[in-house]
Amino acid sequence: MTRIVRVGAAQMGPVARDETRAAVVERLLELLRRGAERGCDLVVFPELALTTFFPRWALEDPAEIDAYYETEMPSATTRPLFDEARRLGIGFHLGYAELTPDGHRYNTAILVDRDATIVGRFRKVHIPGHDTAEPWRPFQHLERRYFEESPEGFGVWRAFGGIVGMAICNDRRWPETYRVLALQGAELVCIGYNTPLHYAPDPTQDPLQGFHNHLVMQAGAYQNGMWVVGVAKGGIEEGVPSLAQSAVIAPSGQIVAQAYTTGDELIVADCDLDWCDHYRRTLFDFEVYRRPDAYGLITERKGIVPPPDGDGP
Ligand code: CDV
Repeated sequence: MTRIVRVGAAQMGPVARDETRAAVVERLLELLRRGAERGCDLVVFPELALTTFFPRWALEDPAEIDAYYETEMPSATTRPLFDEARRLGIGFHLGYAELTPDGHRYNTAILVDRDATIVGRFRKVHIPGHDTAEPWRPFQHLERRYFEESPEGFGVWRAFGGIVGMAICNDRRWPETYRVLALQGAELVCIGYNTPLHYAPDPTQDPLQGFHNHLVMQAGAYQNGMWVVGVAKGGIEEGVPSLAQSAVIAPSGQIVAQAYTTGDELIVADCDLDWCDHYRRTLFDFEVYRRPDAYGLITERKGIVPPPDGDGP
């Protein structure tokens, strides 16, 4: 029996600061229904899908800040998404800002099964940007003010006939993300992102945003023999142009579907989970070829420690 998961990558265009949650949920419902029409098993929405990317502002009003977070999932506003998904028999992945009952703030994504039960929850591990306002930037990236680093690391869940992992935006740039997921058997990884095209600390990277986005996800997919679904909230959001180019990537590293707009767009791909074995049983047979004994520094050391200066070559 083949294990094909038909995945819809539901790219979103910008969400305006004054766009209501209800209006955003309507957009998500439209994408979900398009996914159902095309026979999808799973529709993947982006990072922080329910609001504008608020870390671009140094907000001071606590009430305004809190309004960007979800304190329950589903809530009265997001419940229609769960109800419609259950009615359509389609699963989804959704990113949002989470405020826990004990006051922790995470950049979170959930995996929801076809019966609308939440089967997995992931909190972003790598939190980029800065934690105090930096006025020299044309816009802020204050994720480190608004979110804590997840203490939970990377998990996987049995769902959709396979093993599914999640990561969020900046996590996709780190090879450790994919390897830790692959070592738990992940066959399909859902990744939502908000990536401004302008990277203020080093604008030489600006023209390479699209290249780097695909580079890291294609490498992660190939080197770990897994499917990767990368989904953007792209377009010009509150004056900030953001990368689109959502893509579904096969375990071969090939892009098998890619968004061609910068707005709300659904791309669909049949992900054969058994294709992972082409790589996991050959070139990347971890059990045979990996050398964890040679990789100790990966977990022992955080930053770079060059060798001491010496006279030798
Ligand atoms: N939302 C993100 O995590 N964005 C980051 C920053 C650095 C642009 C990213 O890695 O795409």
